[in-house]
Amino acid sequence: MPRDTDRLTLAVAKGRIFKEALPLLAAVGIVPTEDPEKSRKLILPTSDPAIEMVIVRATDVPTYVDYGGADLGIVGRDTLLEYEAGGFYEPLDLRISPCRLSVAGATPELLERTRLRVATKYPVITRRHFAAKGVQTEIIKLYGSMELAPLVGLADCIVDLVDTGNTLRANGLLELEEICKVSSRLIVNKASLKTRYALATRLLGKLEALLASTAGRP
Ligand code: PRT
Ligand code: MG
Repeated sequence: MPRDTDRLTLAVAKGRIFKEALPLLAAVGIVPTEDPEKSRKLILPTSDPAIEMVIVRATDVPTYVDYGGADLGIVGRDTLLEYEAGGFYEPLDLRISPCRLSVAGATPELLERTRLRVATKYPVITRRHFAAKGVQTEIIKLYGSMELAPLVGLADCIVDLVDTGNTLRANGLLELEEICKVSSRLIVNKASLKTRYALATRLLGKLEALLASTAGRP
């Protein structure tokens, strides 16, 4: 069933990104009309009749927007870097859910090795990072609790998101190297920008103005 061109569908990563995106969206007049935590509806209408929201797993956001199942998306830069295809533009850094993607392990000497076994949820980013430094990697793909892997000898080190560093410290691991900074981005399907030009540029304009007015603030 093709979606109406007089409406925009916005896919938002569930969890912390959704929570941090809500105030931003509210400031540009987009408030879900039902409580997303309670509603069983997968498509949520909003206070703006031209905009509906879908709340999906972070890793599914680029897929929805790439294939046009959603016109726009809000997702972390980590997820975007890991997703290789991209039928979308990335016009705005929303500056929410900030953190960094880093290599972590028990000792700094690990970085002197030429071969490493690395546990991560980010195999694409990890392979690219170590290949650029000439380090051979065996990558162990995990879906959560990366910090456990070096503790039980499953891997030499991990590549994971770090914010306060508390999780690493609690598990006796050191942040050894920062790969990149991460924050959540707005992405827009390339075709939607043409077929829904007025709606999409209006929303982009509002978000851009809001971000400019809060520039420099945390
Ligand atoms: O989906 P999953 O359950 O695997 O992840 P999650 O529940 O940890 O986070 P989720 O799904 O709510 O949101 C994930 C997205 O939020 C990521 O794609 C990032 O873009 C963004 N984000 C920002 C973070 C963090 N900060 C973060 N600190 N996602 C995860 N973390 C985790 C990290 O993986 C580690 O386990 O928090 C821990 C580290 O935090 P500190 O403060 O102890 O350093
Ligand atoms: Mg989660």
